[in-house]
Formats: sequence, structure tokens, C-alpha cells
Amino acid sequence: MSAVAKTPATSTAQYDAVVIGAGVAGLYQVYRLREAGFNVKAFEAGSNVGGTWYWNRYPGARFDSEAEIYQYWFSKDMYAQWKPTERFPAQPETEKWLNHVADLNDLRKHYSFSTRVTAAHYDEAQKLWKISTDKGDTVTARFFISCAGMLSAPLENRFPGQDTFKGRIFHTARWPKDEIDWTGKTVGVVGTGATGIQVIQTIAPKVGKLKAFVRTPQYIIPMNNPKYSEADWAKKVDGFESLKSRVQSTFSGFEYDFANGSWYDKTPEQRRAIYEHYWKDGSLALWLSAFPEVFSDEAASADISEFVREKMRERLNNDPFLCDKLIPKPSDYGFGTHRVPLESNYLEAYLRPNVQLIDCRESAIERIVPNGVQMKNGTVHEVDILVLATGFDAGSGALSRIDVRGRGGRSLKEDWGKDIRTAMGLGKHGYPNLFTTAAPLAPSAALCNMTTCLQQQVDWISDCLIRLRDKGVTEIEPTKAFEDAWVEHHDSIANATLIVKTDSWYMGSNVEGKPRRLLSYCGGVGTYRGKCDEVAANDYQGFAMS
Ligand code: NA7
Repeated sequence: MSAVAKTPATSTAQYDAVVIGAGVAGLYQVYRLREAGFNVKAFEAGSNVGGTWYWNRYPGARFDSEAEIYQYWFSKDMYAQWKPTERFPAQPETEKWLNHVADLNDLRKHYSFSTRVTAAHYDEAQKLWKISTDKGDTVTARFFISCAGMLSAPLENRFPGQDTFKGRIFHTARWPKDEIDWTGKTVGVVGTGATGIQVIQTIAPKVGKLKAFVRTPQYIIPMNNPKYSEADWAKKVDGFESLKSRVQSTFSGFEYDFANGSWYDKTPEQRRAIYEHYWKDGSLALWLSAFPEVFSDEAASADISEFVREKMRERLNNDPFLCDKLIPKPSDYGFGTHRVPLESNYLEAYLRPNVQLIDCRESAIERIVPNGVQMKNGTVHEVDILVLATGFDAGSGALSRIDVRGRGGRSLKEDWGKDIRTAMGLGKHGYPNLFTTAAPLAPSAALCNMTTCLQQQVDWISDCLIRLRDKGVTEIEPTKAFEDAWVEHHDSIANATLIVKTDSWYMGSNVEGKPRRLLSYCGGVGTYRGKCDEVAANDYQGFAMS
């Protein structure tokens, strides 16, 4: 990994655009703006590039998108260079890759690292954003572009008493860089989302004792993660152009798409054969491509959910206690109505003698005490190390943690605190010259291969800025009518699904007081792209310009 360039901003600096973030979106955004000749400044809170892949260095972290599609598409040469070692590479490989992308494209020089944007205020008279950081920088920019991430505001302080804990305590997205010695340690893991599952399955064989605090059980799919040889990758490189165009049009930005027709047109045997096929494939295809009705139809949902439950029971040796605690019941929620994790021997971890399941539904966690975790019923579970895999304030969290102020000093945190609304997830009425990626109401991590969605959003924003420059426009803002229409469209699609009935970060229900709305657009990645392109083709219809 090469040294990080330090380019401190000056108090007088003025830029065409300021970008937050050096993750997948931020790096590409800086690349696009530089290519187009804009004067750009970028800030990153981490000490290096990587975004999600910088922060989430917890044991077992890896993506659930195939390496051949978790990619940038702007350079076939660069694509050919990665040579991933497996189908779903782990965090260190992805972090290394993003460092390579930054070096290859000379992107670091535009960044101030270890620098967090604390405030961004729009100056209506000058039509400029004034951006401040925790390092005391203040810069101005015509455009303020957030690439701060969808799942980047960790819910770290979940429990009272965390600061009294005598051992080491980490949120998974604030994982330390030093090696942790697990030998002989008693380790508590709170949370069994996609993250907690990866941690549990990875550390169970390494620790002395593992105490898994389980609240809501998860439907899972076993990951099939073959190694990739150089010859395998050469074949993927041959398919670069077709993959590139394929992912842009599918429902979820993955290579696969719904291809089995309607669930209703199939016999039970045919459905079963389709489920089995995808189960063996060991990817998210069972979820994102088996049948569209899985997302919207109670009968289809019940059917596929029971298929997964049956598979899970087998793997748990039909152990009554474990099946009761680890397999969602029909009354809980349906398969795929929130994120389905891919896993490797996660369920088998609970069959190990050193793993203890603690049921947080029977008695909730009350507080953290110096020697462990105290439950409501008074029991204290002693641990040496406590891992909080407790999730994120998704979608709106990253920007709400910055003091963003638009017209008349209106606060984004306050606006989103009342109601989470955006214009296609690309901007917000009342906040001129603000552009957002991975923001609420655009397709994002919930139901999209992130690299597909982020590049599409960055491309749309970049093309828009080029167009504005060509036209001599200095201010752009989505109209209220346009934003209202988008929110209505988004809600009408969301409300026709079963997703809105399930509590999870998808709906914001994991954060107390957060307004409830499906955070990701679920009308399909290809559909969304078409709608964005239409807006651009109609000279940014729905956006006021001056
Ligand atoms: P998630 O999916 O939000 O999971 C958080 C987990 O933490 C989940 O199991 C929660 O249980 C659990 N949790 C949170 N608070 C508590 C308390 N108080 N007691 C017990 N358990 C608790 O976050 P992840 O980091 O796993 O995944 C986020 C996304 O990152 C993922 O979907 C991928 O797209 C990548 P609950 O379900 O609320 O009962």
C-alpha cells in the first residue's frame, strides 16, 4: 500500500466541487470530475482510501457480490489487473484493490485524509457551498457531492455502560488495525445481521468461548466461494463488455435477473427444482432472481421461506433449541424481506461446544457492565472482548451527522428527522447544488450490487455538471413537485412489497425515532437508470436551473 498523500486544504481555497468519501463512489466521482477538467477537492475521514473496505476490517468481512461484477467499468485494463483470488473476495483484497485504483488513476492528491467534514452551509447569495472540517479547513465549492456511503454511520453506542467495560469493545465498522489474539478469550458478539454472521462463523474456531447474542433470527444462503485461477479471470475479462452492459439493466445490478417467469405458473415440483438450483449456486441469486413474487406475494414468500427453513433445520441437525432460536418463524417475516446474508458454516458454529447462544428475545440486553453484558433478568454474561455487530444508521445517517444547511439555513438532519425525502436519491429540494450518492430513495445496498448503482449515480451527476458548465448554469435544485412525485412513485412501489412489513435497517426501524420509509428504491436498477436518463435527456426536467 503506498503512502497517503497529504494535501491540506487552505482557508481560502475555492473549488468547482467538493466530494466526501474515498470509497467506491468517491474515488470514481473524483476520477470523473478530474477527467472532465473540474477543480475538485475531496475529504475522507479514514486515513486512507477504501470507504466500506477501509472501515469494515472485522474478521470474515467480504462482499456478497461476485468479484466479476463488484467492479469499476471505466477501464478494461484495470479490470484485467485485479485478478481476484476467489468468487467473493475478503476485505483485505478489496481494500488493496481500491488502493490500486487510487494509485493507478492518481486520485490521492485530491484528498485530505483523516479529515471529517463537519459542516456544509449553502450561501444563497454566492451560490456556493462553504464546507468545514474537523481539521479547521474551510473551503468553498460550487457543488457539494456526498459519496459518504449508505452504511457508514455505525450504531456504536447501543448500550448504556459501554464505557465501563474493562475489556476491548469494538463496533465492526470501527475495527482496529492490530491483530487480535483470540486464544483462550471469551468473546461476546451482539448482532446476527450480515456482519455478525461473518464474525461469528470466522472467530468461533479461534476463540476460547463465544457468546452469541441473538435477537432476530436470519434466513441465510450458504456461500459457494470457489477460488479463481488466472485462467478463470482471463475468461471474465473476455466477457467484460457484455457483463458491463448486463449489470446495468438487471433488477438488482447483478449478473442474474428474474428468468423463471411467474411463481404461479410453476408446479410445486418445478418451484422446488428452481430453489434447489439457486441454493447450490451459493449466491444471492436465490433471493434476487428466483421469482419476483418472493418480494410481493404472501404465498410465494411463504413457500420459499419454508424451503430455506427446511435447509436450515437439516444443518442444525434438527436440534430443537437451535432451530427455535436461529430459524425465522412464519410469523416473523418472509425470506428476503430484508438483507439475506451469504454464510459459510454459520449455523454449524452453534453446534460447536465452545459456542453459546444467548436469546435476547427471552431477556434483552440491559447494559454493559465492567466484566460483560447484563441482561434484563439480571444475568451477567462475562466476556473478555465484546464485538458490536449492531448495524448502521443507513442511508440518511452519514449526511445527517454533518451539519448540512440549505436554503434559509434549513437543516438536512432536521428535515430527514421528520421525513426522509429526496429527488431520485440524487438531490434534495431546498439544497441547491447538493448531489448525493447512496442516499435514500435511490437503489442502493439493500437491493443492488453497490458498484453498479454507485457508478450509475456518479455518472449521472458528472454528466449533469458537464451539462451545467456547457450551459453556463451556476445553480441547480430539484423542484418540490419533482421530489414529491418521486417520493410518491417510490412509495407506491415499496408499499406493494412485503419489505415494508418487516423491521430492519431497510425501513429505518433499527434507529429509534427514525421516520419509517423503505430507504432503497426497489423498482429495479434498470428501471431506475432509464428514469434518470430520461430526466437528463429532457434537459434535467424537474430540476430548476439558473
Ligand atoms: P444489521 O443488519 O442492521 O444487523 C444488526 C444486528 O444487531 C441485528 O441482528 C440486530 O438485531 C442486532 N441488534 C441491534 N441492537 C440490538 C440489541 N439491542 N440487542 C440485540 N441485538 C441487537 O447490520 P449489519 O452490520 O449486520 O449489516 C448491515 C448491512 O451491511 C448488511 O445488510 C449488508 O448490506 C452490509 P435485530 O435484527 O434488530 O433484532
